[in-house]
Amino acid sequence: MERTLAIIKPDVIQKKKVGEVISMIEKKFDIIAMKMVKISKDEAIEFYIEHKGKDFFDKLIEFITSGPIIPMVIQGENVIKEFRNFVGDTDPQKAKEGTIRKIFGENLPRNAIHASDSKTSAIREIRFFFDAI
Ligand code: FUP
Repeated sequence: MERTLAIIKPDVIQKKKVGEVISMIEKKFDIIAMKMVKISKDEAIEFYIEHKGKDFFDKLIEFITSGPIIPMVIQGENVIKEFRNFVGDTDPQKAKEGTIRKIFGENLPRNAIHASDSKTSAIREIRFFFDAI
């Protein structure tokens, strides 16, 4: 069994599409933890530290702190890879039909959802948002 971290981003919440996104997720995956939080600029910088210095970093931090977000833990066999495929390409305009980023994303960084990209990231990212899991 594997676990991954998903985050429904502020754009989805602003558009009142949270229910639709969660409904799509739970049809295929098991959600085992979830909450709504607003993170500070410093927390956002820590979460996205690997991107610090890149040209899109400041816009990414501004976006992810622009409103509440919904982190959730999803569990299943091979879930890190399967969930990445399910959310689609980072750029919503390149994402395949039927993926969350294609349906609900607009552009970069407003791409609807986050999904951990490896076991190491998943462990770090789950710990970032959830204490006792
Ligand atoms: P992903 O793993 O698909 O979330 O993509 P990355 O880790 O490469 O990027 C993290 C976030 O940075 C993306 F969700 C959106 C933002 N980003 C941009 O705004 N511009 C880019 O060119 C790349 C990423």
